[in-house]
Amino acid sequence: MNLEEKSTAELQMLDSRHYLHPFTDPKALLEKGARVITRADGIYLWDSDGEKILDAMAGLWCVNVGYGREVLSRIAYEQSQELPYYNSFFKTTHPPAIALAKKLIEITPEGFNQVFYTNSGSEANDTVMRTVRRYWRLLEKPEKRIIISRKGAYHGSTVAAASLSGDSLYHEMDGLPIPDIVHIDCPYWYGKGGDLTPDEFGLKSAQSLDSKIKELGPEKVAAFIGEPIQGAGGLIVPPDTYWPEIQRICEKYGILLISDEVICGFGRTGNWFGCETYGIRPDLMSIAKGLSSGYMPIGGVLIHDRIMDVLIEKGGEYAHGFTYSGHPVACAVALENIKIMEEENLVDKVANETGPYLKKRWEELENHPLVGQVRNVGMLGAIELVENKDKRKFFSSSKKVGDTCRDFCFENNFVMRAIHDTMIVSPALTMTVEQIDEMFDLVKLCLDLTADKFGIS
Ligand code: PXG
Repeated sequence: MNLEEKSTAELQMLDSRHYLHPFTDPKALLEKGARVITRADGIYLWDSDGEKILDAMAGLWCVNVGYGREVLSRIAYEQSQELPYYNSFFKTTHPPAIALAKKLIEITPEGFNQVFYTNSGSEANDTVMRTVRRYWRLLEKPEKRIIISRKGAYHGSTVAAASLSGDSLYHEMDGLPIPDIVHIDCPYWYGKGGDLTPDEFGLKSAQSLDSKIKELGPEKVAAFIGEPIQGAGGLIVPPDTYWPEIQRICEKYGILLISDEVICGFGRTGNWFGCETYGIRPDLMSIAKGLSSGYMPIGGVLIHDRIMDVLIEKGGEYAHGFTYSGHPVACAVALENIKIMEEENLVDKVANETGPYLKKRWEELENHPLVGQVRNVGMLGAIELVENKDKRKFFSSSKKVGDTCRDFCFENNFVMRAIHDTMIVSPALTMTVEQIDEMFDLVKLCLDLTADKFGIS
């Protein structure tokens, strides 16, 4: 069947009948149908009706080098010809996995000298959980099993990663979380800070980790996991006081610190890794998304020497792995993707040029009647929509203001993510200053349309 000859309506019908989409209501999809994306280049997508769409989300926070990179397709082709698949179980390996590991060790903070490969961020976080618990067992502290995570966190959709995630939406589907996972509040100052300054609230929020550890007993707590900036939880940018205090508390109680870098890694925050932006010294880091800019499914876990030394000295077999761990084509593409980032100085560009420019433009939105707060770090931007900005009054969730704004974006061929009433952009790191202006005009248009619809002026 040649799908190219099918009309959009036919494609939508086949799609909704046969394809169960992630995080989608299948009944609503049957009624309305999905937008069919057929092609992409740079920061733009095209749909099956030929419409050109500005993608301010880089796919799902992942296409860091932008779409249409010919060299990445070529590398994938060449590697498939040379060695399309081999595993690294049972004392075998291959050059792409080795070369990527070496490159990752070069760009990650000091002390990270080993990587474990997965196919996704979810698998990376499952790997983290197993590794952390194994570490404590090897140190003869098997009772240290609890992992503390945060409300609003998104760590993935496998059973363990969804349990680490902190939203009832993920848990109610099938009765999660699994045992020995506990959630504390996240440092959402604008929504929960009350009269405290951001710095005061950051400290208070971090200290809830201390209270939780005391309540559970430090002898039972294995690790704390957090995204440097919570992404899918609404782009929660922590106050400056937050991470240093979290670090201090983890060290005080001998608890491992895990940085989930699936969104914040690979230049997104203006450093190679989000932990560098916040001065965090993690024991393990989960990576995915920007590792290959989404051109191939690949993720991984970086393991600090502190942990690795124990796994090597006391461990024996590390009984964990996936058929496609270190897939040669995915590794080759990821390596080339990192080379593009290096050659085009994308991390510096985000830190010194486009990130500051995005921030400057975003701050102009603070005067908009619908905007309560804007948040930015690197090439991440959030706009929180409120009913009354002077009183910091939020809309009732039943009004679905964020969804309405997203619908306006959709109608105007613009992709911006709505998380409740927070609008989010996470564009390709290649986005130019001129393209930021182009994006900004669309943002402004969709905010104005939303404000009109809800009578906010
Ligand atoms: N950790 C973080 C911080 C993530 O954002 C994962 C882990 C899981 O990665 P995989 O590769 O298993 O999907 C993610 C994924 C959204 C959205 O709607 C965000 C993600 C995935 C899907 C949708 O914002 N993040």
